[in-house]
Formats: sequence, C-alpha cells, structure tokens
Amino acid sequence: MTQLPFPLAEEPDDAARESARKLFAGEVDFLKGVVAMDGLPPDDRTEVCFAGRSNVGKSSLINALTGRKALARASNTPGRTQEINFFTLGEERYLVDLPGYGFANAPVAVVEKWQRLLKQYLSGRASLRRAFVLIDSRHGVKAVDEEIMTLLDRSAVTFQAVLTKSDKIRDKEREKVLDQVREKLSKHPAAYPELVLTSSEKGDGIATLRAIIAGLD
Ligand SMILES: Nc1nc2c(ncn2[C@@H]2O[C@H](COP(=O)(O)OP(=O)(O)OP(=O)(O)O)[C@@H](O)[C@H]2O)c(=O)[nH]1
Ligand SMILES: [Mg+2]
Repeated sequence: MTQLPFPLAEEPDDAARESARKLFAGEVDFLKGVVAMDGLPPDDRTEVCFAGRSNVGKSSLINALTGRKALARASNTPGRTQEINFFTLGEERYLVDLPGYGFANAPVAVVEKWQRLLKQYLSGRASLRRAFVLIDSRHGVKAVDEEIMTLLDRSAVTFQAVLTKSDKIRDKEREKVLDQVREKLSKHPAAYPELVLTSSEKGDGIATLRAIIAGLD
C-alpha cells in the first residue's frame, strides 16, 4: 500500500522538549478579546492561532499547552469562544484562540459576525506564522474545514492539522481517520506536511506541539 504523506510529527529531542516546556511554564497572560479587525494588537510578535469547528477543543488545547486549567474558556456548549482571544506567551509570541466555525448555540446574526471576522483574521494577519487547524479525531475533515483550508491556501498561511481528543478513539478507527485527513490535506498547498495527534485530557502530543510552537521564529 502506498503511504500517504503527512506523517505524525516526531517527538522533540530532550533539549527541544525542555526549552519548550520552560517557555510554556513561564509568563502566559490573557491580553485581550477582539471583536473587530481594528481591535487587533500590533503585529509585532510571532503569532499562532487555533482554528477549528465549534467544540473541537481549541480552548482546551491552549489550556493544556500552557498548563493553566482555565486560561482559555472551554465548555461543552459549542460556540463558547465568541471573540478572537489573544494570549501572550513569553515576550515574543501570541497564542490566538478563535471562535469555532460550523454549528454554534448563538443567534444567526451573531454567528455571521464572528465568521466574517474569523475569515478576515485568517486571510489578513501579516504576523500569523502558522494556523493550527484542529480536527476531531473521531470525525475527520468536514466540508467546513475544507472551506477554511482553501481560504488559508489563498492567503498563503501555512496551516498544520492537529487531531484532537485522541483519547476518545480506538487505534483501528484512528488509522482510518488519519488516512481521510491525509487525503484531504494532500489537496491543499498551504498544508504543513506533518500531523499532530493530541489529547488535552491525557496530555498526548502536547510536548510535541509545544516544541513546534517554540521552534517557530
Ligand atoms: N475527552 C476529551 N475531551 C476534550 C478534549 N479537548 C476538549 N475536550 C472537551 O470538548 C469540549 C469542547 O472543548 P473546547 O475547548 O471548549 O472547544 P472549542 O473548540 O474551544 O469550542 P468553541 O469555543 O465553542 O468553538 C469540552 O467539553 C472539553 O472538555 C480532549 O482532548 N479529550
Ligand atoms: Mg473555545
């Protein structure tokens, strides 16, 4: 069988793991919630954002990465994050928690407003170094994910797929979903050629993702 590209990212070596651990154990703060493009902070830091369908686990992943349980507001109600939330990581980086796309428990007009803002942000932010596109490892890539990936292609924003909630899936199903994700990603020129499989609950993949973020300049 031909192996599709997009292998899982390798685990960092001890030195990379340790420096990433230190970065994320250091100063992390909520800076601001942004509701319009003119509210964005100056684009003078290396910025990474977490995009994905409502409820995929974006806010939980930020909490797991930073080891702070309630830094980003996570909840079982899809549509919890309603602003573009900026967190400072050390002196040189921003972590950005985005509102989900897809379904949400909010009035249509409100959802349309975030979706517009989300698309403007993803296509027009000069300092955005990488977008992590979160995919639920039980569900794989959906049509709305592909829409976002196409937008990122057009804006030439490198994006990396992160499969979330790996604790909720059995090995056998996982391989099937991974192949579906690989097949979809292979159509997107802006896709970074490595995947990360994470569990914010159990900690799988968290050190790897920290090292990826710490390694961006
Ligand atoms: N089992 C398991 N549950 C998770 C994991 N990550 C997130 N969840 C749960 O999934 C639900 C949604 O998590 P959030 O982090 O709020 O998701 P989100 O993508 O930020 O959602 P929106 O802000 O609404 O778009 C919560 O009930 C989390 O506890 C994980 O790795 N494993
Ligand atoms: Mg959220």
